[in-house]
Amino acid sequence: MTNFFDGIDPVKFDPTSGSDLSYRHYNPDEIVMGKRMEDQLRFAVAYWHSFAYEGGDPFGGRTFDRPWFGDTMDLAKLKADAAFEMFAILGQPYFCFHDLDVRPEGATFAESLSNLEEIVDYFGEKMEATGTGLLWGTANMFTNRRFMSGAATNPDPDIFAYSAATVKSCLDATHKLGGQNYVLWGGREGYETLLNTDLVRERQQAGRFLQMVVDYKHKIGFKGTILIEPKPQEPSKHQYDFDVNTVYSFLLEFGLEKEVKMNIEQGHAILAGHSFEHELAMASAFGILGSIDMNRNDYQSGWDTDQFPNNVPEVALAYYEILKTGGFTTGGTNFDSKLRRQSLDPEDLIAGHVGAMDVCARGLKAAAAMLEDGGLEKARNDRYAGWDTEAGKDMLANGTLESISARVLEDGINPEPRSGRQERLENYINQFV
Ligand code: XLS
Ligand code: NI
Ligand code: NI
Repeated sequence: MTNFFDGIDPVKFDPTSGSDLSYRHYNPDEIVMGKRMEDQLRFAVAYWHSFAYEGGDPFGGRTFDRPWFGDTMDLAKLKADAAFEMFAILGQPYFCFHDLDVRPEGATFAESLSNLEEIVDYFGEKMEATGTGLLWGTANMFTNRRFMSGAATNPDPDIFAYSAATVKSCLDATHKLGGQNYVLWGGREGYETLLNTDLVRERQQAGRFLQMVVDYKHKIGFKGTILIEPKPQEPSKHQYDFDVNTVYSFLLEFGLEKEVKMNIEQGHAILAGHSFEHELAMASAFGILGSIDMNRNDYQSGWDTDQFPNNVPEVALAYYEILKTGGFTTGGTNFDSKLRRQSLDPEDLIAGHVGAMDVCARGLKAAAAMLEDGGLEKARNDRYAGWDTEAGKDMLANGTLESISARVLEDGINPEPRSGRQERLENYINQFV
């Protein structure tokens, strides 16, 4: 037991409470589209933002004062104690972590590995005692200076080797803890300048690396999903996993499109010049929608600010895409969200998650209501109805430019444009959000 969250009670669903430390919309047992809300949303706490982030920004260092900051195994365990206390206060069913979030870095790879294994056992006991699950594990291959020029895409084969050993250790840890997914986010798999970069080699290295990860997953019998998290830039000037569409073509090239899915983050979609729902719809179209990192970007600064979500209409459109595919299977809603650096108190950490979970619950309920009403799908089907006629189908299946041209002349085809009805659809959405 730590005393970090002393005086903060478990957060309950109580719409009448005046407190910002109770849920007004997130009711885990409420049924939404045939499933408990908790099982639809599958919330997870991001260990790094809540317990490892010190409040720094590019112009200033630590603002938070946490009793577990430091580099010893004892402090790593104290951090784990506080983390599991917070999962229990929030009633969050899952968490996610990188190796670097949870264990001190050793002087050698072997020492780092044994630190990780010790913490994994510690987590294992706590997970068993509390029923908390692991949504996904991952390797941090972007903070340490060894990774400054990339991990799998590094010009130095020894870094590739170090990265392979690192991912093996994190996949082993995730497997041992019953993780539902394993994530690869390649923050430094990209370049700072093309002047020193061999794009062709780096793409080959990345492809081969991912094939090894997939092979190893099958070898150890890991049943979870391997997920890639796209992002266009930051910290690299250009990141290879730019967006969903880019990653899909990479998966096709390396024969991995049936093996790997996407972990899509709101802020990364915005950095790529897309909306969140665009990235989700794209992944769903390719059959590779896996999981989401829920947060929000600052729309002015152009940084990946990882704020807690607070925009219900936007979140509703995101869950609409997810529910339309039938909802999450191994995936879930990971709060890749952190406090602002002036939010110093333990209560801020709880309130950030409570508000975000309520926003997601509202978004989910609105999305379910829209799907059940069917208005959007009906409007979309009407818009494309011509393609379901015999003539429409035949043209796509058997048409040539000559045969089509002949038909245009014979039938005197002279199309009248029809309204796209965007404003009416926007008004429709506003009835639900
Ligand atoms: C950073 C990413 C990172 C991944 C996990 O921008 O969002 O937090 O989710 O490595
Ligand atoms: Ni991010
Ligand atoms: Ni993320």
